Amino acid sequence: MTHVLRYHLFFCLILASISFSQSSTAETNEAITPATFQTTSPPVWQYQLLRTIPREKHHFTEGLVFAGNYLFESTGQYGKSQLHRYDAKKLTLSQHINLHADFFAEGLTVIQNQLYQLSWKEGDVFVYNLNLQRINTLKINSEGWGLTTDGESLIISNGSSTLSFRDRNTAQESRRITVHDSSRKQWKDINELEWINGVILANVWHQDTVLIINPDTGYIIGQYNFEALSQITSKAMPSRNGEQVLNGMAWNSATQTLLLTGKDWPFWFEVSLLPVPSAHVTSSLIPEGF
Ligand SMILES: [Ca+2]
Repeated sequence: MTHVLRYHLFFCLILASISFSQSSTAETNEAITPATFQTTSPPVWQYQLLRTIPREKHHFTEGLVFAGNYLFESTGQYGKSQLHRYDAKKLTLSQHINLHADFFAEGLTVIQNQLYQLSWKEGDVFVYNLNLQRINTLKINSEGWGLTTDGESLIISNGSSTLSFRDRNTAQESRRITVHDSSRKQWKDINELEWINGVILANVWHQDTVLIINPDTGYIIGQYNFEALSQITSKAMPSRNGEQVLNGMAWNSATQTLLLTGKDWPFWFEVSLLPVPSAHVTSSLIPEGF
């Protein structure tokens, strides 16, 4: 299957899923409460591992995003936090800057050639040009974990089940959604984020799970299970500890593939995301020809 066809298939099926979730979860949007009955786990979507690429240097990855010919990475920990720029094709490091030791860097995104880098508990959002020169600092009154964008707003996770949409110039919140499944269970520990073709991918902290979220309602359409990537990593890291988890997702629109890594992981993983209709996506919701 060509990349183009695969992309169209993926996109159309996601739209079908969103259409279904919007019509079927109207009642859950009004009053989302913690689950009081058995949880229905979101359907698992499939992926294909295309490449495993050794990393030039291992980092405590917190945020990852492609922009133009570059891949950018935000790395965390106090006294070690940095912002890195790589060649997007070769994945070779070309530039980096160090943050002040008082800041623990977190999620990263780009809007109109400006990079936005979160800090964890400090409440500062640093804004840079693509040459890593800082041009502004915004303030949020919240912890910052994961960060992505729909092309307009900053979309921020803070370790809870809430995603906050904020103005990219002022960081003022415009709306929020609560990440929830079909049993009304709220999913917390939402961390690294990535916007792909109208949906939000969200890594659950300390898990190999990446949720597919409707950005209008917070409804979990499905999930990817990247346990196999974690197992490959563990074999190469015999002393891997419990904090060296999957973290860092960047969508490469040129190749229509997702690049993944983790905290101190020695590999990049390039995968294609395959649309697998789940039981709740009926055939009538799948467009003609697909
Ligand atoms: Ca990302």
